Amino acid sequence: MISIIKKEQLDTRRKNDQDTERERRIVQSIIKQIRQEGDAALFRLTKELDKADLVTLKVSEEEIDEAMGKVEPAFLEALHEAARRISAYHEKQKQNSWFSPEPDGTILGQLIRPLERVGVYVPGGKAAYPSSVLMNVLPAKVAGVPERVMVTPPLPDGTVYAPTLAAARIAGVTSIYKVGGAQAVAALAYGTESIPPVDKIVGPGNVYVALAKQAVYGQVDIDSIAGPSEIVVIADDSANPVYVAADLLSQAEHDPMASAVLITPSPDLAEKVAKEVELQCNRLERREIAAESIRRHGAICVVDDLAEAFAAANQLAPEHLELAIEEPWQWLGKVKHAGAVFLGNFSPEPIGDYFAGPNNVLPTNGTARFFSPLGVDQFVKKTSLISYSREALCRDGKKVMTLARAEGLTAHAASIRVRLDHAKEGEQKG
Ligand code: HSO
Ligand code: ZN
Repeated sequence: MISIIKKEQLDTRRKNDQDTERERRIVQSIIKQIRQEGDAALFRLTKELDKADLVTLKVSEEEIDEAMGKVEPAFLEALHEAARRISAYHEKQKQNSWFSPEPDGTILGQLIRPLERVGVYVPGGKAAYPSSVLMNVLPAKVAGVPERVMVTPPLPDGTVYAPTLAAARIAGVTSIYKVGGAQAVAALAYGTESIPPVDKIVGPGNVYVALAKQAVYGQVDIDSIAGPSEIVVIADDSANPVYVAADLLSQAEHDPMASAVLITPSPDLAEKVAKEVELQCNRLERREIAAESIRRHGAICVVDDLAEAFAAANQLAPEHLELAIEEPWQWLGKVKHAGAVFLGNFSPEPIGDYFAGPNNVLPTNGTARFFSPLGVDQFVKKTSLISYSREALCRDGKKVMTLARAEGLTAHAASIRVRLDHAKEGEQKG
């Protein structure tokens, strides 16, 4: 069922967006309702769209306590351990402010400051992955963002899916609101009586959430819009076909639109992996989704050599790139574009999805050419510092005035001039 193709047949085009004109209009109308009516519109839309008749939007501490009691202790323990590893990895991403003193007394520098309040969108019910809650919230926490707000649609009985609340508690969410869809994004962007406006909105969602995030961009910052999961495996004869097939299927099971591609110089491995994919797919709980993904977007591409394999992978710029080859570290220098690289036979992609520490929110659809994984950097911003000395200003002032006059900005020139004049007077007096 997975097709074996030649390099020329590999489709490296970026998938174009579908037509979302209708959804766009709905999102615009929802945003308008939230801006005009605030909470009243949130309650109305939650009743209409999520079938939940709420009296308060905010989730209480007791509700979270109750959720913690409902989930399996082993699940809580695994979440705790994952959170610890993810935090430790992100701690290493932190950058310091810097100050650079010059001999003339000038000090230049850069301050790093966290955002003050971020909003994390979490889809409703089972569509929410607790691992995604950790991956979106923990970098903000490590960055020093003091307020980490979560929004998620309630179930029809007005409660929130327990594993989501448990993950939120472990990730250190500071407040949770029962609201979803475009209305949640609008509330986070503009604020309502109950929900404070945030500076940045992150987290995955359906098409309405994605369009709403795009619509409020500029009012707030947003993360990049995640597409279906992707995996490219580069493998040689040293690879285990059972492992390779399992890893391809691990991403195929996410979505019928997910893509799983093996690139190999070994026709023998290609045949073996094709057979394994078929065999293992039939045993999966989500076999229908995985089979459709493999049929529509899966491929095994046979190339002449590893150099050609890396060239093809760079053209795809995949979200995940596995190197199931004999000397993965020796080839790492050939990787130009990928969200995350997994080296060797014991680094399957799911270890990165859940546990290793790096973020699982990664650029998709070829955007690894210019986007990076979600991390601490996306939750801080920088402020430039300039402290000039009298000596340095006297030295540079004339040149600045020349540049200012060339732009016709004489008030700029004057702000320098007055200081140069004063300095000269001081000299004469002294
Ligand atoms: N592989 C997904 C992330 C994820 N997998 C969450 C399992 N849970 C991102 O491409
Ligand atoms: Zn995954």
